[in-house]
Amino acid sequence: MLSKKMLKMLNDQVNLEFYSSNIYLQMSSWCDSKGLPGGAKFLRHHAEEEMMHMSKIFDYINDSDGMAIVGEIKSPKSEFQSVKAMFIEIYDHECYVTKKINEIAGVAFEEKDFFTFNFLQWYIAEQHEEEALFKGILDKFEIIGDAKNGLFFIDQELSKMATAEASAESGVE
Ligand code: OFO
Repeated sequence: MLSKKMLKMLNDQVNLEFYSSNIYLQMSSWCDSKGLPGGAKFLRHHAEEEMMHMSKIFDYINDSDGMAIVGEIKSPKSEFQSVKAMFIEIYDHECYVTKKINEIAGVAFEEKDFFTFNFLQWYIAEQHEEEALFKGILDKFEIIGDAKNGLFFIDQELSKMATAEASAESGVE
């Protein structure tokens, strides 16, 4: 049974994961409009991952005798100064998501709600991966630069990364 406080925090996280998905979906559209198919594919895939993150919490709430609530979700931003600036925003957003997950895990621990604490371990590991993933992309911008040629190369890399992630998820090498 979830405490009132925990139910609220988990429902807020459902909302945040939905919002994250919309952020990446919108960014994928922006990439498409700028002639960056690799970035569009990578971010579209990431938007789907965020929906999976949302669904797992949604189901966990309902399986824990709570009721998942779909709240109001604000529109994501649709214009960016540059691809690099967009990826800096993504990295900052993921650090914010990590902070929220850590806060929920902290409350679960304080409340001795070890079902939820255990459930959140997957998100803690996932956030570690996501921060590393986006930090790695920012490192590429530092090395390659985001002038035209560099951008072309980074776009190709993003396309390969999206294909590799999709293959890993489907168990295909
Ligand atoms: Fe990108 O993060 Fe969800 O949890």
